[in-house]
Parts: sequence; structure tokens; C-alpha cells
Amino acid sequence: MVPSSVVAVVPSSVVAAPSSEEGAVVPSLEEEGVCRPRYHPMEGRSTFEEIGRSPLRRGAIDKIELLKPEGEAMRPDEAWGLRWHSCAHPLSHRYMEVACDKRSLVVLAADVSRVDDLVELVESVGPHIAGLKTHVDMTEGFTIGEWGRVVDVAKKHGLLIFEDRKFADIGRVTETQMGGMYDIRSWADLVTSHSISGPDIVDGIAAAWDSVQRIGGVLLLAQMSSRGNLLEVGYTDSTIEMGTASPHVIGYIGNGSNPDEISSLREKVGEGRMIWTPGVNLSAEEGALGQRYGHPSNAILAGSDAVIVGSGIHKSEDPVAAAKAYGEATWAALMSR
Ligand code: S5P
Repeated sequence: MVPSSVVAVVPSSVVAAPSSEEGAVVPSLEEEGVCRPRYHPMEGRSTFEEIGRSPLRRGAIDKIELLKPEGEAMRPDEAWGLRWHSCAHPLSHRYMEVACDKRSLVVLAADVSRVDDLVELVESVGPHIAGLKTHVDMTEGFTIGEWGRVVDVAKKHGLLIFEDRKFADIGRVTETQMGGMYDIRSWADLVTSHSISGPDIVDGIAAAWDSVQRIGGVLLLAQMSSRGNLLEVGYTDSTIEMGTASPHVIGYIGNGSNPDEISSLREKVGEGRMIWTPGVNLSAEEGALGQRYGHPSNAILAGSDAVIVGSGIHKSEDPVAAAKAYGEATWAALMSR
């Protein structure tokens, strides 16, 4: 697969984040500076590095003609306010732009096990979603060649591809797991990771992207939506501390089923990182096997930047109408927060 390098224009108002032992520094940027998170393999540390003014300006990042729902796209800085100006990771801007183009803050959890079904689903709901979340290891008869069809259809609709791998091992092993038969490093823009094993897991993930000349973003699980999970407040706080120290951490997974938990997470995280929330369904009944659900509007109003919706769309009798309904609910909530 062709490696892509992604950079973005970072607004001048992005301020310096505290530096740490691990060396995570978000520089104060001159107006319209361009930066990207880098892992430096020789030095074993990560930084945000400014790469100066570049022809790869924001408008040129993605030349794909998006298939958009009807209605004028809004300027992302207007739609997202402080979040737009405070987030430094280039992919966070990419997501916010696509969400504005689509007028939807929906990330589809495409939990289907056949590539044909996955491609068909994304093709149909693509105009109403802003990101695609996958579980590649669910795929029956996986081949990297066939998986290219999923990557292509996601790109066609301008979607970031988010592999929900929930890494949890030591850094070195995680780096290797980003390759292997699924070769996640070569196609995923974002991945999830647990923080349980400590901060080096994030550098392991970044090192894998670096080895194929790509950058990506990590979403750390700060909360979970499932009943009885063990991610208690102290764990959430330590996870945020870990994320704040790394330029690769684009944001956190929060519990979409509980607006109070989302608000509290947002208060701790501040404006500079994304919060994406699963556990969202328009009919907020309990899901299968301990999944809990909240309403998409409440999640966004409480401070979530993306609702991760699976069954609510792919199990619906009319996935396109469902995706549209989730998109409209989330966009209206963003406009009123
Ligand atoms: O705490 C979590 C974290 C995640 S990433 N709870 C979750 O449900 N998820 C994921 O979100 C889960 O792996 C699934 O792909 C999706 C929720 O699917 P749904 O069908 O319940 O909407």
C-alpha cells in the first residue's frame, strides 16, 4: 500500500504544551505554521516538530471530492471554536474539516465480518459519516489485498480510518503488532490503545508508523461504555496525564452512555484533545452483553467530539436513514453547544 504522509496547518493560537521527560513538546507556532508529531527512533523520544510553511497546505491535504449531504459546509473554525484552535494534532483538524463537510460527527463502528458487506455499508452511508472505525481481526478470510478495498472506499468518502485494536502490551511488542499480517501501520490513521502498560506503548505505535513514513494518532481509552469496567477515576486521570505528555495522542475514548462522565472527562482534558464516545444509540436501551447506551445529542452537548455508532447504523433496517439521523442529531448538538 502506498504510504501517505499527512501534515496540517496548525492555527497560530496553538500554545506550548508542557514538556516532559519523554520530550513531548507542542511548539508555539508562527502564524499558519505546519507541524506533525514525530517519533525519533535513534533518540527514542517523540516531539511535535514544525516543518515550516509548506505547499501541502490544509486545502491540499486531501484532494478527494467528498460526496457531501445537502447544505453549505461551515468553516471548521466557526463550527468548532476553541477546539479547532487548541488541538495540535494534524489529524484532529482533518477530522473536524470532514465533519463540517458532512455535517456529521458520526464515526461508523463497522462491526461486520465480510469485506463485501463492509465496503457496501461504507459506500452507502459514506456521505453521512465523518470517520470509519474497524476491527480488522473480525474479518473472515482476511487478505491485505482485499482489505485495500475498504481503504479505498474510506478514502473515496474522505474518512479517516480508525482501527480499534485496543493495544495493551509493552512498547516493543506493540510496535510489531502494528505490522504483521494486518499491517495496521500501513493503512490506519488512528488506533486505540489502553494505557495500562505505561507510556511507551504510544511510542511503540508511533515508531511503527514512522517505519512506513506515515503519521497517525492514538486514542487512549480513558473510560469505557461497558458495564462493570475497571477504568475508575484514578485510572482516567493517569491516562490523561500520559496523553498530555505525548504528541501522538490525539485524544481519548470516553463513555458515551453517560453525559456526566463525558463532562467530567472534558473538564480534565481541556480543549486540546479530542474525546470520542462509543456507547451511543438513538434508542437508549441496554445493548448486548453489558453494553450501555446514551443519546448522541447528549454526548456531543456534554463535550464529545465524535459519537462512535455501530449497531444503531449497521443493524438498522435502513442504514442510510439511520446514519443520516445520527449525523443530523450530532451536528445540531455541535451547533448549539
Ligand atoms: O468502551 C468502549 C470502547 C469502544 S472503542 N465501548 C465500545 O463499545 N467501543 C467500541 O464501539 C466497540 O468495540 C464497538 O465497535 C463500538 C460500539 O458498537 P455498538 O454496536 O454498541 O454501537
